Amino acid sequence: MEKKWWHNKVAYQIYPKSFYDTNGDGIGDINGVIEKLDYLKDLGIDIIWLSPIYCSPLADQGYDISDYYDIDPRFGTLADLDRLIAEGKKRGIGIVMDLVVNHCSDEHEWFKKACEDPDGEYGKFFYIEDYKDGAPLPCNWRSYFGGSVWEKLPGHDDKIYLHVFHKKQPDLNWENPKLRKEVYKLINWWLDKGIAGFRIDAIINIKKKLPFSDYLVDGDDGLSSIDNMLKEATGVGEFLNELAEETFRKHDAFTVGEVFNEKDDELPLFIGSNGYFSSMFDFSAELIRTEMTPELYKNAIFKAHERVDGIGFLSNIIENHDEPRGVSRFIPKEYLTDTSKKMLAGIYFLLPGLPFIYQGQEIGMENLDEVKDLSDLNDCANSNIYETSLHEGKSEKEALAHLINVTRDNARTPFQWDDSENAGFTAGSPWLMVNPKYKSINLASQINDSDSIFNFYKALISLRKNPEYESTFVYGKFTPYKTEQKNLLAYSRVGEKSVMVIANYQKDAQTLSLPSKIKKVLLSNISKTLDNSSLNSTEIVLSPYELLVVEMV
Ligand code: TEU
Ligand code: CA
Repeated sequence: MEKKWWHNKVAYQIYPKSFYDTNGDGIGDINGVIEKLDYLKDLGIDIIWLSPIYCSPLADQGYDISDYYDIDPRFGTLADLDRLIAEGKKRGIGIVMDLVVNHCSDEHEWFKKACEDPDGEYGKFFYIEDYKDGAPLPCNWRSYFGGSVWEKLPGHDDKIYLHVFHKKQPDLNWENPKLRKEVYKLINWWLDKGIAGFRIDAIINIKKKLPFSDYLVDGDDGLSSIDNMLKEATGVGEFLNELAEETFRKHDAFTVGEVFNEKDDELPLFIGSNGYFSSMFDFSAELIRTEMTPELYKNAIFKAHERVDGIGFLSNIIENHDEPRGVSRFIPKEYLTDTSKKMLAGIYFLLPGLPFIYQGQEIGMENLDEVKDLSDLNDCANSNIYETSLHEGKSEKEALAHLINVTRDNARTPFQWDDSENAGFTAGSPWLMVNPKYKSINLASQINDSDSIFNFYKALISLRKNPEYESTFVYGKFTPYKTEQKNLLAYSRVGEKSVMVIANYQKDAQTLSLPSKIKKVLLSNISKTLDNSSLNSTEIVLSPYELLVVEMV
């Protein structure tokens, strides 16, 4: 495999609005990221992905961009961002921006011009259709946030526009070469500024199956999931190849795609050498919507990595800004402890590919347990989730309880820096409630505690980067071990060294027989040291939720 500069990197996702507020307005800002650069450097981070900070009405928290060339004043200025890029460079940290080009904001000048003259140049930047009241819509697709994808074009009773996400996020028409050129222009403008690359939002959505048509109704609302259409849409690769050619490849940028619904035979095109992207996220575990079990988790992540074996690098996560907290999702509540949190960290962190840490994950931040009222939350996706529950017959209390488990706000509550008011996130009043658990879960209490989750993440990163083991963790062959043994997650990474990652994903101890003897323990979440007799045996007893990283003889 051809070596790339980003292969051995560890990335960290910042959700700027909730990271650190320096001016007391309750909203995290770019200066807050700059202030915390040394913290991230100390943790061992090489790449920071910033969720969107461009000008935006924040209908979908910045994923609705009204000016691609400027920073929203709530986050700071372009000068602040230049400073962040420069300060990052000094510390060997690259800045990756979020690229949201499936749609823009309805407050972007392109859309405003399209509303002024739907038949003009900018009307063709969007999907605008004629419409007569009472007539059927062009298609029955359901937007990701609920309801039809069609909305009346402001100022035009006889026209509608397409939005697969929020109605304030009109879809850009990638079939139009002029639009594509504008997109490439803005990407190159940012790459020329010296950013390391992009995380690419909702990129599969840029290709629609045209002409518009109905798909199988799969809900009481008489609509059809976008996924049904995406399965039939072909040709996204032509757009993506042109995109890569006109922008990323020229800059040797690091790019990670938010890719869903890709087909097996497309994988080499997506992330193979000279693929459209450097990497793409592995969402296989996040996509499981039934109750999580260790077996489901194991199958999902192991299959995902076997699927790309020899092709390319996945980017591994346990959570992001669109998901509840990983520890709350993947570990049963009654067994959620520092030990089980560290186990989960070790499992995903040493897989092939790039580990991504989402802000707060490194201190074990958890979901909210309860809120008094829907209005304590903020995400634009909430009301649809809540209403759907009511519609299914749940009581208001049950609907709220369900929402608390799944809402994206779980990941968006402010970072818990310390146990002072508002968790040290802001001197003002935070834009979204602080998770009351900040009194016990916060960075200040962990930073000097060698047993803390924070220091475990630090140890994982230094193990990955230890020159003796780095090539093994980056390029070593991945092989699942004893997948049939229940609640055991084990795999080997074999390169210059032979390493095994072993996790006992259950509340009871279990015994495991190893393929050879252990040479030494590299990392353990229960401070395990092996005496001589254990080192001479190929059988080990694992404690509840134990994680063991060992070098094999
Ligand atoms: O998410 C795209 C996406 O595929 C959605 O289905 C996502 O799973 C969402 O959480 C559904 O509720 C990206 C961003 O990560 C997300 O924050 C944005 O809301 C979305 O695009 C629109 O830009
Ligand atoms: Ca602020």
